[in-house]
Amino acid sequence: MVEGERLPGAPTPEERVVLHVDMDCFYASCERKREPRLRGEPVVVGMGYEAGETTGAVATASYKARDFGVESAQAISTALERLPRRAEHPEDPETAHYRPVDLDYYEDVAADVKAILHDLADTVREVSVDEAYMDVTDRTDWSVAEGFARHVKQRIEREVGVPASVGVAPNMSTAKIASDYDKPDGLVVVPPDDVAGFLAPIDVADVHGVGPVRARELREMGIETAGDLADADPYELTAAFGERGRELHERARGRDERPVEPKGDPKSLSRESAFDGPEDDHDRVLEQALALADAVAERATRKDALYRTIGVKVVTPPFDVNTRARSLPGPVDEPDLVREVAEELLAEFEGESVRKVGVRVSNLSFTADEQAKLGGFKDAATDEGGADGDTDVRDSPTADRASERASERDPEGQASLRDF
Ligand code: DCP
Ligand code: MG
Repeated sequence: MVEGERLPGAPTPEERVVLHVDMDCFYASCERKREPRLRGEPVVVGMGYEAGETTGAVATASYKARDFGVESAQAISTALERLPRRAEHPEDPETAHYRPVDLDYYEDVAADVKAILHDLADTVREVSVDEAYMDVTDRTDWSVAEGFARHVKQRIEREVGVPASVGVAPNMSTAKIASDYDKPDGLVVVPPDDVAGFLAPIDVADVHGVGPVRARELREMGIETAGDLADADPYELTAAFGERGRELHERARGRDERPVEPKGDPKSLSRESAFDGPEDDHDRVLEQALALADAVAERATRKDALYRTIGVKVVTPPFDVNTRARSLPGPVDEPDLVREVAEELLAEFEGESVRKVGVRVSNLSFTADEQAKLGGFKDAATDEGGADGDTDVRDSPTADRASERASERDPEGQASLRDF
């Protein structure tokens, strides 16, 4: 973060209050809701499974069933070896109730849960049938965040009758680890000052974005925990894993400035690409930016999107992200204008070494009717310092404040030629 760039009173991104809600053994909990006699009993839900059969795979198992080694993606035949069917051994407690997947029912239950989440937060990102992020910065405060999260859990339990685990943290990736930390029925709050300490002992495989393969590679480098990853040399990680390596480093340090953004129409469209090394030739930077401008404009046209803001992102060594944006008086679909504005905004960076360049159009609207005439553009346009790629001009009040930030460290390393 470049000191002094933030407007007075604007919250730092670390002050956000982000909740991650993940339902406990969700399909099994739904079966228990429908059939209360299953409460407290081991339950296994099978995909491709029919009553009395041995085919299919375990979609989920209740926590009691997990104690016997039954787990997601296991063959039902294996699960049956570990926990026979209750129906066949009615007196044996070391057995489970097996049920086939009923996705329609689970989706109905999930819709009731999501309705509560939307009631409790202005910004909800639904990730899967049983998982969502909420940004409740505007509704609460760190001093009462735990009470708020408890309220979320209690409303779900009381009104829908299924248990959830909730993690609270200043960003999405830490909140996700927190919700998983004390499952089932978990409530883990990680205030801003505790993030580093909370993450340090976490297994590196549990860092957001680390899959089994990468976890193995990291362990071979002697990196076992998120703390090890946070202490690793970012240049070494970049050498080993490209931009992704630096992104993981940031995550392990508890830095993740992705805004909680609802799925659906994007708030912006962008493209960026990294150079092999620091690029000093402005003409090459410009050439790349113009190609990105064309790609972004083409994507907007394809999506019938009009944009009211055109911006660039310039990453200069080591990891300083500079964004500049210009607002137009009305929404347009003008590929040449995207090129023109990108070139003008980039002029400021002539003579600088550039690692990465990106172009973004934002303030999108999706009706073709309201396209403004271009006449007044030059007069009305003002340079504005945008934010990092992911928190540029958006609808939520939090993001609007974030967009006032002019320059900062790259919040997440991205693979070249993907969205920023
Ligand atoms: N699911 C599935 N196949 C998998 C993993 C999950 O069909 N391999 C389904 C069943 C789960 C639901 O998705 O109930 C949600 O996935 P989760 O990973 O959140 O698992 P659970 O909610 O079952 O358990 P947990 O308490 O660990 O969240
Ligand atoms: Mg779950």
